Amino acid sequence: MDTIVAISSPPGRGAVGLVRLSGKEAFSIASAFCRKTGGAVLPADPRKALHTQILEPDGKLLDSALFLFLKGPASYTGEDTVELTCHGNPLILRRVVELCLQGGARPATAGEFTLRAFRNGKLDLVQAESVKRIVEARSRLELFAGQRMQAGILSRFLDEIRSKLIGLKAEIEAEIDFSTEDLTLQSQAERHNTSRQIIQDLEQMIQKSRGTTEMLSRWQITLVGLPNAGKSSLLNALLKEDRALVSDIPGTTRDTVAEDRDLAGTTVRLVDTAGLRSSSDPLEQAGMERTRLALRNSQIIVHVVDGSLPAHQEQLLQEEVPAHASVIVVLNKCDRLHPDHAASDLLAVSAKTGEGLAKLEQMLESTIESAYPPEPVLLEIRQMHHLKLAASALQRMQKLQTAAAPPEIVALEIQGALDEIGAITGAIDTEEVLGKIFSTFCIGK
Ligand SMILES: Nc1nc2c(ncn2[C@@H]2O[C@H](COP(=O)(O)OP(=O)(O)OP(=O)(O)O)[C@@H](O)[C@H]2O)c(=O)[nH]1
Ligand SMILES: [Mg+2]
Repeated sequence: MDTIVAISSPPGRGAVGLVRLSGKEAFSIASAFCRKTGGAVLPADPRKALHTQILEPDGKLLDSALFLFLKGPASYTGEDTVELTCHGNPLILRRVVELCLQGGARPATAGEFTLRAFRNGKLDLVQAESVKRIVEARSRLELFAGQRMQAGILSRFLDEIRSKLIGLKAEIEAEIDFSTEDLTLQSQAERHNTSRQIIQDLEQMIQKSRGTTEMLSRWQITLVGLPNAGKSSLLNALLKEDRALVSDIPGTTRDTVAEDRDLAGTTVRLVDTAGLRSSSDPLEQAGMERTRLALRNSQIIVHVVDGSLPAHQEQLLQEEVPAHASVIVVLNKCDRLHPDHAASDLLAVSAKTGEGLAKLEQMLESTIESAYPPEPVLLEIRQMHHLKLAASALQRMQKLQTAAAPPEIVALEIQGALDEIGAITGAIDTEEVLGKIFSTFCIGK
C-alpha cells in the first residue's frame, strides 16, 4: 500500500492542526524533514510523543511540532502511521503536506484512512459509517447513536443473525445429501420456528429504525394558539431572547419566526406562528398558510391557551396536526389566571414571570427523549435497504418451505439473506459500494 497524507484537522486556523500519514513509508517520509532540537534524527519509537522541529529542505525552521509514530497494526488504519501536531495555521499545514508529497506520499482521498482501517479489519462497514456520524453529528443524540454503532452493537446483532442463518442453511443443505424420508416432521417444524424468529428480529429492527435519521436531526417545535394568547412571548421566554415582536394588538405575528436552541441534547427549532383563525385578509391568510406548513413539519406542537380569559372550547383542528406529532397544551398567563381555569389540569405557565417554563422544558425534553429508541438502530438508509431485502428473502424462503420446495432452492434464499447482511457489515463488499460510502467522508478521516 502506498503512503497517504492529509490534513486531518478542520480547514481554517486553530491552536493546533494535524497532518496524518499512513502507509509503509509513513515514518521514513515524515522523519526525513523532522529533527530533534540540535539536529539529531528522531528514533522510530512507537506510541511516544516526541518534540520535533520541522525543517525546510534548505534547513530553515518551518514549525515545531509533536511527532507521534504508531506502528501497524496498532493504529487507526492498521498501517504504520505518523501524526504531526503542528501549529494550526493552514500555511504551515499545507507546507508540511507538500514536504510529505515530495518525500513520496500521495494525497489521501476522502475517507481513505477509514477505508484502509476497514480493509485491514480494524472496523466493519457499519462501524466505518458510524465514524462519519460521530464526526458530523449535529446533536448529542446522534452522537450517542453513532457511538453505539461504533461500539459494535449493531454489528453484533447482525453477526448473531448471520450465524443463525448459516446454521439453518447448513441443516437444509444437509437434506440435499439425504433422502427426504430421513427427515422428521419435528425438525421441519423447528426450522420453521427458527426462520420465523429471525424474520421477527429483522422486522423489529426495521420497525425500531424507521424515521431514526429524521428523529436524530433537528426537531421542530411549533407554537400555535389564538391571537394574543402569548405565543411570541413564550417563544422569547424559551429562547431567553427578545426575538419576536410582542404586543397586545391581536394578530401581531403574521410571518413565522424560527430560531434554534439546544434542548435534550439536540438542536430544536422553535417556531412562532400567526396561529390559526379564519380571516378574509389576504395577508393574514398567507400567514395561516405558513402556520399550516410549520405544523406539518413539526414533531411537537405547543398549543398556547390564554389563561387570563374565561374558559372556552378551543381546539386545534385535527387535520392540521400531523399524525406523528405530540401536542402539549399550555395555559399561559397563569400570573393572571381566570377563575374558570382554577381546576384545570393543563400545564400552567407564564411567559411574563417565567413560572412553569422549567416544567414545560422538561415536558419537551422527555417527549424528545422518549422518542429515542434505547436499542441499537440502523442509522443509514443503506443499512435499512439491505435489511429489508434480507427479511423479504427469508419470507420467500418460508413460503418455499411450506410448499415443500426442494432444499436447494430454499437454501438459495437463505444465501440471498446472508448476502444482504454481509453487504451491511462489509463481509461482502463491492468496490462500487465502498466508493459510494467513503467518498462522502471528509479528507483526512
Ligand atoms: N400577564 C401576562 N401577559 C402576557 C403573558 N404572555 C403574554 N402576555 C401579553 O399578552 C399580549 C400578547 O402577547 P403575544 O406574545 O404578542 O401573543 P401572541 O400569541 O404572539 O399574539 P399574536 O401574534 O397576535 O397572535 C402581550 O401584551 C403580552 O405582553 C403572560 O404570561 N402574562
Ligand atoms: Mg405573536
